[in-house]
Amino acid sequence: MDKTTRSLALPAGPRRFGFWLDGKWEGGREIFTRHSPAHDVPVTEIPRCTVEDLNAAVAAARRAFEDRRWSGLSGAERGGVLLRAAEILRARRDEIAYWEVLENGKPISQARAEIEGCIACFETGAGAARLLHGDSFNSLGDKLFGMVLREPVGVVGLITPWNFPFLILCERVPFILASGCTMVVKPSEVTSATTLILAEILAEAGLPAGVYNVVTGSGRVIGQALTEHPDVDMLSFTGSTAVGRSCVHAAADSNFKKLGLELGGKNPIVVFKDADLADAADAAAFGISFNTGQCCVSPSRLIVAREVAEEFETLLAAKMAKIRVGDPLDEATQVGAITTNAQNDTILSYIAKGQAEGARLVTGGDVIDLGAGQYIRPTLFSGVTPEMSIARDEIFGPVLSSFRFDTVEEAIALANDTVYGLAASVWSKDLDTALLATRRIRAGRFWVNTIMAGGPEMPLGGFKQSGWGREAGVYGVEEYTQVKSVHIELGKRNHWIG
Ligand code: TXE
Repeated sequence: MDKTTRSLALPAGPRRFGFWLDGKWEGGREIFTRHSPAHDVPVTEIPRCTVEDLNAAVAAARRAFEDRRWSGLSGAERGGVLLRAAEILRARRDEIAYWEVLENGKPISQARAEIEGCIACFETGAGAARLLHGDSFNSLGDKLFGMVLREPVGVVGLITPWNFPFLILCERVPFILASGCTMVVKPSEVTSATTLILAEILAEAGLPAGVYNVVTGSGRVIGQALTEHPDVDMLSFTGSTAVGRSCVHAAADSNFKKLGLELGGKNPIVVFKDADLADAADAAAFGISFNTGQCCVSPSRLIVAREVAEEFETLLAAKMAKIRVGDPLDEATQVGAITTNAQNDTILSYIAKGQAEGARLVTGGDVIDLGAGQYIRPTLFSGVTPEMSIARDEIFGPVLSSFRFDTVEEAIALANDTVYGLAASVWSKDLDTALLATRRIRAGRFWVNTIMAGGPEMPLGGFKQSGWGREAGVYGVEEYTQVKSVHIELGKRNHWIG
């Protein structure tokens, strides 16, 4: 590990936030303090909102929706606000990245790159706001004309997780706004700061009051109340499969709100014998270590052709051993701290289970003591079999399980042997093999000879138990609309009653 000097200082004290209701900061609530998971010092103070605060936020979003202060604007006007927000984000990039690091533990260089991605989301959303359109049916005969209108679904509840607090937010907010909806956001209780900073940015960009509201607090209380709220028309939830399931129950038991769910993954990376092994090894090492593997699209199952498996694992282990794990405020760090104590315990318990179940630890598996914070070295297990828990469960950490295959059919079957279907990556220089695997492996995001590439033009979402619906791009905007079929009769009616 590199021992380079930290280039950014810790804050002198914790930054105090209010919550954002109807275009204004609100305070005066009980506060909870977030400690940096990398440094164990207090960094932010966040209000613990009440269910009454949530109800007030939903009411504000409802008023803002019903009086059409946002949905009644043209796409060009909505797009203009989103473009101004992109500009302000660009100006405040380093500040947002800094608070993201302090609450999440991810490396500063990565956080800055994520904010660049967020700017791109706002720019894409701005274009999509102008291009959103319905359809027409000029095929119903001379007496009838059909139009399909796209209308915003209404008030959206947005619940986001702690692994990419700002990126996941920005993969949704501009597209929700492009559709004309209004919203209430509930960020993860451990990473609320940047969601609150966005409120200020959107207001400065000209977003009318009440369109974007943020309530902070626990998932169990505020999150649950949002999922159950009878006046929320749609809920977008990103988080665990268990809470995703409870959102489905809550929607059914309240008002059948529309749901978008992005849940867990146990994503395969399939390496065929004709792959560029050095490239694939670099991609696998990056994929499982990026964001400390706390990433829903991380490739956590390596499925590698038996003929090249030894060679590949050797290349991969060498790459993983070279990854710079360390203080996320250090510019040179590639992998930072684990975000929560609970997640740290979960990851370590799976590393112990992998060893107990008979998998071979090739590299990593240990913690790194930097005096403060929680760090786990990128870990590779070989000889993993499908019934082991490290083969089946989403670990959400830098732990990669390696399987071997003999035939293409076996590789596809192994890749699909999971309840999840979020993402997949396949490596082969043979077009037939690569395309066959792409067609047969069930996953919402797919990479061929690359990994975790893309941009906000492309839809995000999962197959199977990884969720419902798609976010980002034009698909993402459409997700927040509903279609209305309009039938227009032309000329004189043929009377039913003579
Ligand atoms: O997630 P939770 P946790 C997976 C990953 C991780 C596991 C647990 O495997 O180990 O989930 O993480 C809010 N009603 N992912 O416990 O609890 C909560 O406040 C409504 C994958 O942190 O699902 C937060 O805002 N909301 C995932 C959000 O849900 C509730 C990213 C996510 O927290 C709630 C995160 C409730 N009853 C975890 N309880 C991905 N797909 O990227 C909690 N929340």
